[in-house]
Amino acid sequence: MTSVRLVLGDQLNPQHHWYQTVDDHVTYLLMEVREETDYVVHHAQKIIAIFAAMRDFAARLLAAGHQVHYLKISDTSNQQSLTKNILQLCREHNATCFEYQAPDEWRVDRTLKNLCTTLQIPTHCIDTEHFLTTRDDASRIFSGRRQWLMEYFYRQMRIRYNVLMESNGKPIGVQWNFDKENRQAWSGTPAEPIDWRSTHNHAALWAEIQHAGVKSFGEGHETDFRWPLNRAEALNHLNAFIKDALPHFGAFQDALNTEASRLFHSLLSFALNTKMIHPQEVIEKTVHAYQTGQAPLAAAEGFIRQILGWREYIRGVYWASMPGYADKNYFAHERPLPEWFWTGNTKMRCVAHAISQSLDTAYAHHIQRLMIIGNFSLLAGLKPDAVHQWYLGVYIDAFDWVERPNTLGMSQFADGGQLATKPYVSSASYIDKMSNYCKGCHYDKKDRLGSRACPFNALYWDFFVRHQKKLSGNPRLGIVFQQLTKMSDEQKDQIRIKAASLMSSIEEL
Ligand code: FAD
Ligand code: DLZ
Ligand code: SF4
Repeated sequence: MTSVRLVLGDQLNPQHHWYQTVDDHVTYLLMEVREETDYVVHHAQKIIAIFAAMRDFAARLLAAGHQVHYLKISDTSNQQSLTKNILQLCREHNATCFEYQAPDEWRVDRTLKNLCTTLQIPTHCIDTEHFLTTRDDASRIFSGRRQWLMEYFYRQMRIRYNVLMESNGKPIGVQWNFDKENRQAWSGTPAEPIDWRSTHNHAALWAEIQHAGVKSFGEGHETDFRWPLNRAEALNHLNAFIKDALPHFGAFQDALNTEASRLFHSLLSFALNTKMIHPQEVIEKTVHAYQTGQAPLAAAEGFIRQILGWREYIRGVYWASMPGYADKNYFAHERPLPEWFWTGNTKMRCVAHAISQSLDTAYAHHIQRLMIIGNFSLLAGLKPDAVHQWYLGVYIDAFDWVERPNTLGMSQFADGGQLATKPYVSSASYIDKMSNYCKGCHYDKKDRLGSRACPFNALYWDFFVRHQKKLSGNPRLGIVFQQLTKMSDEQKDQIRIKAASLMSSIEEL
């Protein structure tokens, strides 16, 4: 009896029950393949991080006595395809059984299901033991509802997992949600914590990746590489976050500033999404920090909402919506991405900062993704699928199951409002309130029509004029449409003309 067990690059969970017993009849198979590096053009750091972490994981399995077959991107026997390699290695190892952990991505799930129908041996798909909900929990919770409110799901999860709950079934602190207290701008105090991540030199690995011809973009920073390689590093990272940043997480969650890239965000998404750490342990440590007075309730609750609420909810939306989600384009937006998405070279200071930082670090925090880059993309009518491909490539934590609903649903409203209650768009005034971007920008945040007028202003109103039919019935947009009704036809025409002129010179913005 020989079992071949596949481990994907985002399944690096050493605590999975598979690894608790050493068995000579089991061979673990990990592979670096062009099929996975090339489904979209990835940021250099993302490819390095996945391969380095996979290699570290395989080395630890070997050291623990497990049998491992590891295919490097440069191996001549590597057929660069999941299916072809699995078929070949099942033959080579005389496999009597093929097992895999359920992939998080619809595409890979389908590929492996198809493969199993052609293999002549028993096959088993088992749980990754990572998430707190099943693939179809959300669709059960929202059964029959058109709109899927995250808050409703989140409260169910708080109750189900007894997180920050009183014994009488009420939330600790009476409120479920401290969002209103969590909207402060940041002007330098408290100081942004130092980057607590350890560094590695991955120059040799990067040379190997380049030699194999894998296309990429963004800065590799391969000699001074900061993303965690394994569970031990991820746990150190989690502890440092709880100590140094969690206490301020809530208050400055939405803040933006040119002097900061992370502020008080955790940077834990790569470690979580590759399953190095479990959401339950992140939640437990956060609750403990609150209970021992290390973090205020608003910060602990705000952070837990991201993990127990948003992360699980987004996954539920994904599995309920795929494969149909792929083609969503509610507003029929078709404009291609301007070239400066790959350089950050735009005069809009907010966009330049968010894109340049993303290209440099493979990271941007939520509000940079949503209210700067995503906001511009939606106002400019960029094609949702092109926006999706950029986000999927650029961010270290981007995997289809979490990136796609966030980009298409939350950010681009491409699902027509299943996920977001209104489109997340703003003019310059919101960006100015939450950041220091507008000071020192080429454009004038207060102007709408002049040659130096902030592009967000005309584009914002033009967006609502263009999509009035689809949006005017939305109760959350009442004030916007009231303001629009007060505008004269001449004013609306001027906005339309200005927006058209901005879009005709989008490359020069
Ligand atoms: P923190 O702010 O410290 O939050 C803690 C954790 O909460 C994160 O690590 C993450 O696991 C979870 N979380 C928070 N918000 C979300 C959310 N909306 N959806 C799912 N999990 C969430 N997140 C990804 O993990 N991968 C993606 O590819 C991704 N793409 C995004 C695209 C767009 C357009 C937007 C608006 C958001 C996207 N997000 C994505 C969600 C969020 O921006 C990132 O999880 C977060 O910025 C990661 O940084 P952090 O670990 O410092 O997060
Ligand atoms: C992101 C990524 C990349 C760049 N390369 C690989 C790879 O070569 N081998 C692999 O197993 N996984 C890789 N990944 C992560 C996969 O995209 C991820 O495992 C799938 O999306 C499955 O959910
Ligand atoms: Fe961005 Fe406009 Fe402010 Fe410039 S003025 S930083 S373009 S919002």
